[in-house]
Amino acid sequence: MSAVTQSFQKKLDALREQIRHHEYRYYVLDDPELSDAEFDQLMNQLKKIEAEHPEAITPDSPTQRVGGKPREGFVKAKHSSPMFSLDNAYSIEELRDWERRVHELIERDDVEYMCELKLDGMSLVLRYEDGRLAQGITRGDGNIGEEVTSNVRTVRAVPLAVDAAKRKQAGLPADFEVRGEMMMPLASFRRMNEEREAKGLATFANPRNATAGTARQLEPSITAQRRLDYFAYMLLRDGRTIFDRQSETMDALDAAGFKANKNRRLVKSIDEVWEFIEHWETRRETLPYEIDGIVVKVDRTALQNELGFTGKAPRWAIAYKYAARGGITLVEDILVNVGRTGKLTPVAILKPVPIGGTTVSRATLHNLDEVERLGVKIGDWVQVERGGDVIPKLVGVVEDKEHPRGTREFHMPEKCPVCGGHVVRTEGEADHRCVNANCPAKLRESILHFAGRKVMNIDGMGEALVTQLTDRGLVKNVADIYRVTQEDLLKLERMGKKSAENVLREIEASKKLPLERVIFGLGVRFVGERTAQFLAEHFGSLEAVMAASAEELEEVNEVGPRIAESIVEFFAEPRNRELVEQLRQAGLTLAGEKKQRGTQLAGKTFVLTGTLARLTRDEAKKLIEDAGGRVSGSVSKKTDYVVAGEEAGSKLDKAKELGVAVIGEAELEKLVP
Ligand code: 1X8
Repeated sequence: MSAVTQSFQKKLDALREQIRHHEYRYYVLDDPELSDAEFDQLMNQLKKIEAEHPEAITPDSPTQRVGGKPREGFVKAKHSSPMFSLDNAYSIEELRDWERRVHELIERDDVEYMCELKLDGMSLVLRYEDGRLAQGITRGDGNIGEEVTSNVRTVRAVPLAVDAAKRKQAGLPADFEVRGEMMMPLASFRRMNEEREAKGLATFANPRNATAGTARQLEPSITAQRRLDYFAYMLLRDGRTIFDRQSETMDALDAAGFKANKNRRLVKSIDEVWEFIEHWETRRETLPYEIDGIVVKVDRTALQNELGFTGKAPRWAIAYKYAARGGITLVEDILVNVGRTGKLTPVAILKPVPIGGTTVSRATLHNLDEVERLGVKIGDWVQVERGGDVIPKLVGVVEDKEHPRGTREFHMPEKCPVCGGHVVRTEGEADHRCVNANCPAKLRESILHFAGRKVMNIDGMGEALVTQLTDRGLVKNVADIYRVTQEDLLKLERMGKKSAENVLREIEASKKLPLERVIFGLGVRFVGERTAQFLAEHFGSLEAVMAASAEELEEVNEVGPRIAESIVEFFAEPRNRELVEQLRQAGLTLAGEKKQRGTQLAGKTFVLTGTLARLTRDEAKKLIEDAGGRVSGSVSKKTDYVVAGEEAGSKLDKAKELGVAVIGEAELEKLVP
């Protein structure tokens, strides 16, 4: 290596190490030293260097977390030693029974226990080879799991590499295995469900399901958006525990840069275990993630080995499970709520019952399929639980002597309960919808959406005000909001001069909000916050979005045929076009900055096929579009270039057949200097 490249490599290594350090401070220690902007600056610096010197990219570079390619499925992988499950205990007596068995088997009673939080996610194995993350494997059946490495790499709390110095400090060999729990923090979970809800997609019932769904995502860039976290609690070499004590394992994990949960305690008796359990019973509400119990482990590895296993579970550990935050109550009625999209949602009206600090009096039943799955009838007693979602869930019907079954069956109404309009259920869909475009419930919900914090952010325009405005016919569509006068407002209940002025000022201020908010506010089905942003950037004006064909819409980042069709359908409706016109007259921001594009590829059409080595499909698309080119989904005579990666399929054959130029990733990058 020449002196120049040596010094270049040194600089690059130092930059990467610096970024790894700050990722560790942020994602593992939760104690950042840099602002987000400062961190981004470092990352951009590295990305720039790597773009100029692609040969210098290594798989453990911090830029390589989302380098993964979409997958067809997952490959199976055998575990180095079985992944065990834990026996459960539900009371202090059961814990004492367990302790007695431990004492008897090892013939001593001076046992130390490690108490750790039982995280509600999914078990995940990380295999490191020569200090680098080589594989991430799900639990599977305990013997054979699935390899989800490219998804695991997107989890920032998982180090892509543990360098020799850190390994030495922690006492780790070059090849080792970490076991732990991957989970979704509550904030990510709530945000994801909100976004899904806004897009009309099914929401996840709890963070655990969301984690499992995300880990098995075939598209790593989606996993990356969903912010998972990982806590480590085991360290193995050749399937065997490395350290003499569990407490040492946890310290070694900390030293090696993994996230070992710091809410742990080494204790000398079951009484102290119980103290720990009680301590976390109340405090678990304050954690940013869900736990469902406490894991108690015999601390010394030698004693663990002596105790061994019963079938699947170790004798040296036990999981104390907290009671679910739930209760039993009566279903007094099942009503139907009509949402912004006209969706009819059955809602169970419950005899009020206190659960986890609040009183629960209703629970969503989602749709008719769910009502049928649960088999719930009016008059039934049901088990209600509050998960991480805050919204209570009806988990099942209770039936015993004290709780006889109800008799009144629920039927989905054939007419909308609000407007009497037709209710339809589209073939293959779970939802029933009111098809009356003028349904007041749709109107009310669509106004609430439009005025909401994430949309036009009109403070003061909540349920009470919107209900009055729509009931009195003062607001018949979102544009009417901008025609409301002080006189109108003063006629309403609980509305003084001061509040009226405030609301009007808020309405006025909302006109200045950017184009993407207006697009999101229109309530086009499947167009969430993020899609609205992409549409605004791509088209630069609402007019251009309205004029776009489905094909042109599909050129936008993350817009597929289903979303494109929904947008076209929305703007084909004359009433919706008229609405946009009214918003324009009201003075809303209907144009924005079209993202500045280059002209190098102006007029050129590209088709992407196969898996590119460095760029994801979205990145390649962005590269082409930012340079003024367009990306199409199918090859025709009009195609200028087909960019082919590995395992390119029929599109490549088609290109050859039509004589279209086929280029690789490197050539694409040369076209856009
Ligand atoms: C499962 C879990 C364990 C721990 C935390 N959360 C879990 N979900 C821990 O040991 N700290 S251990 C475990 C298992 O062995 N099945």
